[in-house]
Order: sequence, then C-alpha cells, then structure tokens
Amino acid sequence: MSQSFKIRILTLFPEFFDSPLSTSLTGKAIERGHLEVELVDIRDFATDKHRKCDDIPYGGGAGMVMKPEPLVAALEDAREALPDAPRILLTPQGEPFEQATSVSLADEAGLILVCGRYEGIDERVRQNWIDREISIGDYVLTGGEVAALVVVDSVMRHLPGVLGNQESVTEESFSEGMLEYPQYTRPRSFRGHDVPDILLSGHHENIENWRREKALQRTRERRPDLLDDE
Ligand code: 6GU
Repeated sequence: MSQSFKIRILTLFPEFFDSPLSTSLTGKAIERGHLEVELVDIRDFATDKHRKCDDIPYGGGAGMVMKPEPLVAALEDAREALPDAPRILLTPQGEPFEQATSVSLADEAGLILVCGRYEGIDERVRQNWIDREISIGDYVLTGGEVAALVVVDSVMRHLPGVLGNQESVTEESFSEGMLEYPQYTRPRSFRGHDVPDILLSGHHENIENWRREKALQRTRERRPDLLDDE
C-alpha cells in the first residue's frame, strides 16, 4: 500500500479536531493508514510561565495578535518532521480554496496547516515562515480550525485507497464541475410524492441522460458561474 499522507496541524485548540477526525470517512482513512494527522499545540512551544501565545498589536487597535516566538518554534519543529511539506496558513486573506486546490494539495509531500486565531498572526511570520495562504470562503470564522478541517476532509478524498471504486467513479463522472442530480430512495411514494418513473424503468441509458439533464438544469439555475469557463 502507498505510504500514509501526513498532515501536521498547528493550533491553539487541538481538542477541536478530536471528533471530526475520528468520524466517518476521515476516521476510516486514518484507521486504515492512508492518512496521518498530527495535532500540535502551539502553546507547547511557549517558553514563559504563562505560555503566552498572543499579544497586543503595535500601533494599537482591538484584538490580539499571535506572537512570533511560539509559532515559529512550532513551524521549525514541523519543518524538521515534514521538510518538503508546504506550510499553509488558513486565513480569510488567502487564495480561495477550490476542488482544483484540493486535488493539487493531495499531491504534495504532506501538509503543514497553521490555524490562525484572534486578529491574525505577526506579519513577519507570514512573510518568512509561510509558503501559502488559503481561505475557504468570504465569511468570517473565529479561527482557522474549521478551515483546516475542510482542507483535511477534501484532500483526504483524493488520497489513493480512500474512496471505494464506486465513489471514485462518481467523482469523475459527468457531474464533475456541476451540481449533483436529485437522488431518491425508498419508499416509491412518500406522503403523496412519487419518485420519477424513469428511475424505476431499469433503462440505464435513459436514467443517465435524465441525470445529466437534471444536473445541468440545476447548475444553470443555481450556479451559472460553474458553467462559465466550459
Ligand atoms: Cl481560513 N480563517 C478564518 N479565520 N476565517 C475564514 C477563513 C479562514 N476562510 C474563510 N473565513
């Protein structure tokens, strides 16, 4: 089997990741050795007795800034463990995270994910110890932890062996780059609402055409931007 893909996450809240990383497909990927996630508490690299990791901003203003010393010590330690992995800061100022980003990250020699908190990290750390910055969308989160989980979940799906055959085929099907077609399961009639007859017809070609049409229609209605560059 291929070697396990290593992701080291630098955070002030390692416990935040416990349940999401042990559940569902991510949990299985870790259990089966496809993925390894190391959680590192940045606070463990603080040297003062209060283990201080943030400080007030120079120039004044609201909020706190993550101070350089513990964060850089944690980054240096991560570099030693994963010398070829990109150091990625999760921040609303980063490049937009897309499916293509996720596919390319799965090709890296592991990942070092840095979860920023408070009003951000010291600019000197960003400039000299970070390779890349990623945002998961135009909204405000309390910190990079949720974004790091998004990256882990999405990247993990591209690792060899993680998805079953059926799921891999679905990901590569015509619906790639479009919204999904509508799905139904039993019962055939539910509170007066019926499953479309075509799905019960057993005619695979007709079903596939119907699904492609529905996916296209839904994408046109809800996300025309997805069809723009095709
Ligand atoms: Cl990566 N971090 C934070 N704090 N907020 C975000 C984000 C990241 N992406 C969107 N909003």
